[in-house]
Amino acid sequence: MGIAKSIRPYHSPAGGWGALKAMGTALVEQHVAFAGMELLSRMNQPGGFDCPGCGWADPKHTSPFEYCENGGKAVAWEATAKRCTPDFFAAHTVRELEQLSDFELEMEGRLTHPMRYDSIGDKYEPVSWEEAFALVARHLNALPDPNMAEFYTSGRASNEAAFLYQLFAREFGTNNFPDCSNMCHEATSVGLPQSIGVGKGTVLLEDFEKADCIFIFGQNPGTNSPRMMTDLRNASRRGATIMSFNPFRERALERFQAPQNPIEMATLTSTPISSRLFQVKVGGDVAVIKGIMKCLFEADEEARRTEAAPVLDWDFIRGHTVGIEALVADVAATQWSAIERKSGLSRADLLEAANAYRKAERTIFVYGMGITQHRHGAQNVQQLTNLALLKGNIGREGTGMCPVRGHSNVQGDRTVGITEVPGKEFLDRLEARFGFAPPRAFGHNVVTALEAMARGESKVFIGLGGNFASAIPDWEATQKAIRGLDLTVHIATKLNRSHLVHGREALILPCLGRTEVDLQATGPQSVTVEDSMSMVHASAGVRPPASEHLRSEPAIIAGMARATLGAGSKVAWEKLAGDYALIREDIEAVFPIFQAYNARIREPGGFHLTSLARERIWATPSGKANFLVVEGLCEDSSVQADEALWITSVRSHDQYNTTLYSNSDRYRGVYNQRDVIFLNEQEMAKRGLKADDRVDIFTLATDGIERAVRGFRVVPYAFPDGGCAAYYPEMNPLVPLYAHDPMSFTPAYKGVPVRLVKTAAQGAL
Ligand SMILES: Nc1nc2c(c(=O)[nH]1)N[C@H]1C(S)=C(S)[C@@H](COP(=O)(O)OP(=O)(O)OC[C@H]3O[C@@H](n4cnc5c(=O)[nH]c(N)nc54)[C@H](O)[C@@H]3O)O[C@H]1N2
Ligand SMILES: Nc1nc2c(c(=O)[nH]1)N[C@H]1C(S)=C(S)[C@@H](COP(=O)(O)OP(=O)(O)OC[C@H]3O[C@@H](n4cnc5c(=O)[nH]c(N)nc54)[C@H](O)[C@@H]3O)O[C@H]1N2
Ligand SMILES: [Mo]
Repeated sequence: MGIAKSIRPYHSPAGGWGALKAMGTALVEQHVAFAGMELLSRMNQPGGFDCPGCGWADPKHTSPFEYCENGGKAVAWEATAKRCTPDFFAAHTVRELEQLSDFELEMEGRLTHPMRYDSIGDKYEPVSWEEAFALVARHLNALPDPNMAEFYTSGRASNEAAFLYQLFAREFGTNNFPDCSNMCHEATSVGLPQSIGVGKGTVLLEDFEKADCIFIFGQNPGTNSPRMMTDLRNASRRGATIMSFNPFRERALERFQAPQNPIEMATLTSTPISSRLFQVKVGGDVAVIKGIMKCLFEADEEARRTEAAPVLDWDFIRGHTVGIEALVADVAATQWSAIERKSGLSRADLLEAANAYRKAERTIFVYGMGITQHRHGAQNVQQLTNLALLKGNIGREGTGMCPVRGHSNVQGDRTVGITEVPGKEFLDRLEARFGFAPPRAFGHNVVTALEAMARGESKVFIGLGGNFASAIPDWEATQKAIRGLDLTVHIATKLNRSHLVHGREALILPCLGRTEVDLQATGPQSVTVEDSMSMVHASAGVRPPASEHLRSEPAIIAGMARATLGAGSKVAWEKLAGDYALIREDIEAVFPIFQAYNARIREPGGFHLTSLARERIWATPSGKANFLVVEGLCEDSSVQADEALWITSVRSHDQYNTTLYSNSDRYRGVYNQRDVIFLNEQEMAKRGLKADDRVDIFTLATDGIERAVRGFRVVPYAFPDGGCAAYYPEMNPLVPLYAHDPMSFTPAYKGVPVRLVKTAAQGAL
């Protein structure tokens, strides 16, 4: 693979030979080519392990190839032959390590020993597990108030690890659970229950086989959930209509060549995916949805006048919902000119989308970060739900809401108690099961945790996985706040930025990955995870651990808990860490939805956690599904519209969140660089910019603080007016902490107003 930086449009379909080649390259680069292929054959199979990549569901009847290019990369990254040992840490001060890129840090390979930061030498040094646990205990027990500690979770943690973690923090005395989902699908968790009574998707994989229409808003399946491409491809071949709304013409939304299909591979043919791909403006989704609803209401009115069949499902609306009158009034008051301006789409486009929806009998609404990561993320979700409810597209075969979750177990972590706003029933059951009084006051989410750190009120941060310091917004202020903490602890598999942006004292605690055998007192253990479709199934690693010093996540949590809570703890930590079936018994006792947990995880494909909305039981205060109104089109009046460009941040095809597999992004035609900004030629011309110019990007902030990233290469791209895009996490310094959804606290990673200034010294490309 060359290292020359280039921009070259990619003309092939998504998937295909390009995908197989890329996966092979990842395995070879990590020196695990042979073992890697063997490993992949055990992934997502009965008795094997769950892919550590995305949260897309596994089919019940698996083929030997239940993996995708990016799942293959995720496995290669974890199963790498490279090791980041105490010798490596001895050779570099932390200030030196800070000079390495995120890519270089993770390329050092798997962490092998628990390490403790030594401030005198500015180096991480090996520490014994017991000393590490004692240090955690000392800091936690020194806090005058347990709410001065933050317990962060990244969504790869298993149900068993997550349950033990919340148990530890709650017995210690806090509900401070900032969680990666606070930056991800929190808008779903908060927005959806107000609409339909549940905060999760309502579809199962088999619904994709029955839908005749699929709407995809702000999600990039070819990169972030490639196994979904099989379902989209099958739907397309069956003749289902797929309507996509995305500022980018993402290749996989256009056409896909299935690597598992010998004919497409041999003949180099592909399947078109979207019937239409509408390039919506950044932040224009509410305008799109209101436009479609306006067409539907007009058509329904016309049908009434002419006594034709109604367009909307009035039986469902009357029997199952409340609030339609207010919605009709709101949409009627919204002008077409405003809808067209804000969405960037014409009335004819929206009519076409509305007609496709109108004709369809069964529609699924798929969405991702393009919907949730906005200042009105939860309201975006609710408007999309309105659209589904208008035609009774929830709780019926082949229909439903399909938020595509991120991390492979982010949904499960929530289900088993990782939440800063726990319900009374859950806490009562926890108390009854364990006999300690859990704290009742709500705790911190990511945004409020960062605010508390900045005020000096939080002192200890513990991270169960993830790369908190990189994933969060507003780096200058927020990373400074983290550096002010007394102790930072990271349970991790690979070295990352968060280990370098540390508190006065710091620990790196290396853990087993999902591909590895987890041997405890009672023998090898399996863990369980829940996918995007609420299917729970077991996962058991098959490889020997990367180092003999690694411990499992449950064992590390139990170690910290035992040391911190001492003999007075009501929980038998060692026993639980020795036999995960006992943890599952506790989960079942606290969450009755997990009835017969240990027996049911043996079912092939796992078992489904019932979703009430799927049964058309609406767990809302009204007992009905609610049509909800958002005023206007979510305009931000705080900025001058003519100067502002709205920047959105996206994942490249070669990254898993903050983990980079390479610096290229094949489908968008970007090679060996990430400091690029995509915008269209009109927006370039307006600013006197030409291709390959370098620009500094400044946030149009309302708090007077300068936020900038510098020297980004201008890449002309077919992108809607008024917006631009760059990569996550490089954009994070630009996202002010205040720029979050007030309902869900999701940071507005997909919509920050910026201005561009040509970089003074134009460096070489
Ligand atoms: N390989 C791989 N898989 C992953 C991940 C990964 O990084 N790599 N991350 C995992 C995680 S944690 C998550 S949350 C998911 C993320 O998966 P996605 O939700 O697909 O994430 P993104 O790439 O951030 O953005 C999604 C899409 O939103 C579009 N978009 C941006 N702004 C807007 C807007 O205003 N409106 C609309 N309609 N669209 C917009 C972007 O062009 C992009 O195509 O994937 C998970 N799976
Ligand atoms: N600008 C911008 N910012 C964003 C987003 C965006 O779209 N744009 N997306 C947001 C989203 S959706 C999310 S989910 C967050 C992601 O935030 P996080 O979940 O915090 O970040 P990751 O990059 O997924 O974490 C990667 C690290 O996890 C560790 N790890 C990997 N596997 C394991 C394991 O099995 N166990 C343990 N203990 N550790 C492991 C490794 O050390 C690795 O370095 O970022 C958010 N930030
Ligand atoms: Mo995510």
